[in-house]
Amino acid sequence: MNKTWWKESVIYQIYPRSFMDSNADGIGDIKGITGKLDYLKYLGIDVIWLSPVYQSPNDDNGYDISDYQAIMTEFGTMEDFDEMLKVAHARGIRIVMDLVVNHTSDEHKWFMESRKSKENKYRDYYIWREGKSSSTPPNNWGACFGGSAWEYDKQTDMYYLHLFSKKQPDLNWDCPDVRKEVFDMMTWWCEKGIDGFRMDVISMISKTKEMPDGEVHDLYGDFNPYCVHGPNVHKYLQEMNEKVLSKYDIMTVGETSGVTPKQARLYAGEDRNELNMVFQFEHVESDGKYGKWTDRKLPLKTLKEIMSRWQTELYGQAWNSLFWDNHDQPRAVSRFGSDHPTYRESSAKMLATCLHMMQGTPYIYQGEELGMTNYPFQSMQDFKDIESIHAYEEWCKSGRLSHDTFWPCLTFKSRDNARTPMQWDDTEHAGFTSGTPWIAVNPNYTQINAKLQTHDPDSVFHYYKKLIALRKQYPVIVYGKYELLCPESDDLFVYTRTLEDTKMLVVCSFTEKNTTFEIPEPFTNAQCLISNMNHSYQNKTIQLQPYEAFVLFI
Ligand code: TEU
Ligand code: CA
Repeated sequence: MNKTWWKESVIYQIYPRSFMDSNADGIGDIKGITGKLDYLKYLGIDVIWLSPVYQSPNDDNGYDISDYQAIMTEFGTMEDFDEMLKVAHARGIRIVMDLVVNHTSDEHKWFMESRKSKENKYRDYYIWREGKSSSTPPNNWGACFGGSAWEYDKQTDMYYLHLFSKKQPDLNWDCPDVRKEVFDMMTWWCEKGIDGFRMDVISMISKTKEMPDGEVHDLYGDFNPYCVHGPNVHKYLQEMNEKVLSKYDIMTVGETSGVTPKQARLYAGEDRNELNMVFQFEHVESDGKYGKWTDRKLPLKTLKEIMSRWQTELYGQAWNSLFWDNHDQPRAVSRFGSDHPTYRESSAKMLATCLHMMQGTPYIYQGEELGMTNYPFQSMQDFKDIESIHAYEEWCKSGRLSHDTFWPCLTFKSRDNARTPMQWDDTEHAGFTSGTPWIAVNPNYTQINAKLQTHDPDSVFHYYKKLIALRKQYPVIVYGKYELLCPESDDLFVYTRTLEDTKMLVVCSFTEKNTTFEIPEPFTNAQCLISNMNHSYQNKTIQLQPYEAFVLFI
């Protein structure tokens, strides 16, 4: 397997709006990021995945882009961006941009032109269809943020497709001019010296020509078979690779919700000339009760089965992306561990051990390195995210579910859990802003913040720092073969990694109970690389504390 920098890196995701505000307007910005690069260098990460910073009306917080080659006014200027890139590179940190090209904002000039007339030269940049009638959309597909996936446009008496919000019209990738515009824009960013792209819903860019009604699951028909992993998706990605990606020493990761390992090998196979890796979502999309909405935890055995299948089915053929959370997911410690004060720190460290010792490139979402938790939402006024606000309307206001039934599911899974401001210190607003934050800071910031933890060698922060350092020292962590042990256990996630004559045993307790574990041969008397309890692991039988995790190496 060929060695590359992106296989050996740890990637840190920044959601700029909530990371650090430098000008007291309550909104994170690029200068704020630049001021925190030393913190990230100290943590030891190698690459930053920057959520979108391009010009946007912020209907979906930057995932609705109105100018791909301008910086969002609230985030600063292109000079600020150039300075951040220079300072990051000076610290050996690479910057990967978020490429959102399945759709633009409806305020992008291409769409403003396209909607003007059927003859406009930009008409074919988007997906326009006649309705079944002036009040009935072309088909029954539903949008991810609620409602129909079609919006009627009076100007030309037609509907346009938007798989997300109606202010996010889908681009028509079958139009060669669209592909050329996108590839030119990507080249422009690569010439500036950025180090790669995270590609937003890239598996959706090719739609089938025919757009029949989808199977109705709840309110609307499902667009999935017609808009995900479509007929030309690999052709377009191979064209992108040939015209842009192959010309630079960059990394690419595709966001491919619903992907299987077999499909992932097509997007990210070493010999496919498409992408370097993809995000799979099985472990974060298998717990739903009402669509994605749920208040239940994924059973550990299910989690182990999913993660192990991806470890074994990609091994030697494609590369895993490893994550517990991101800007669309609830906080990892609240979802997969325990945010109860007794267990929060140990379970956060356990989760970090479980993920970072697996095969693949690990992603840390801002604040995950502190063990930041879900937010205690009290009312709908606390929510800012279009997806959460629309979900409440669609599931509750519609009368389909009672507030008491839906509320625990909304508060557990809302994307806003991940979007509360980064907790830097115990001053007002957690040191995120000296203004009024655009979204409330989690009140637990006085106990959970970077200042406390960078000064505490036993903190979650320092535990992540140690894990990142181990990755640099032990090639088995990056390139070793994975094998699950104790598949039947409901409490323990145990696996080994093997590379030539070196072996590693990873033991993670996912329970609040005390448990016992028999150290298997050949790990008796092995060296302990890291543990969140600093116990001795020399005996054969180990009494594990709640959420105890350790790694043995021979
Ligand atoms: O997310 C794609 C996506 O599928 C989301 O609907 C996500 O899975 C869901 O919100 C989980 O609850 C990408 C971006 O990551 C997301 O922030 C954007 O809202 C979306 O695309 C549209 O650009
Ligand atoms: Ca600001």
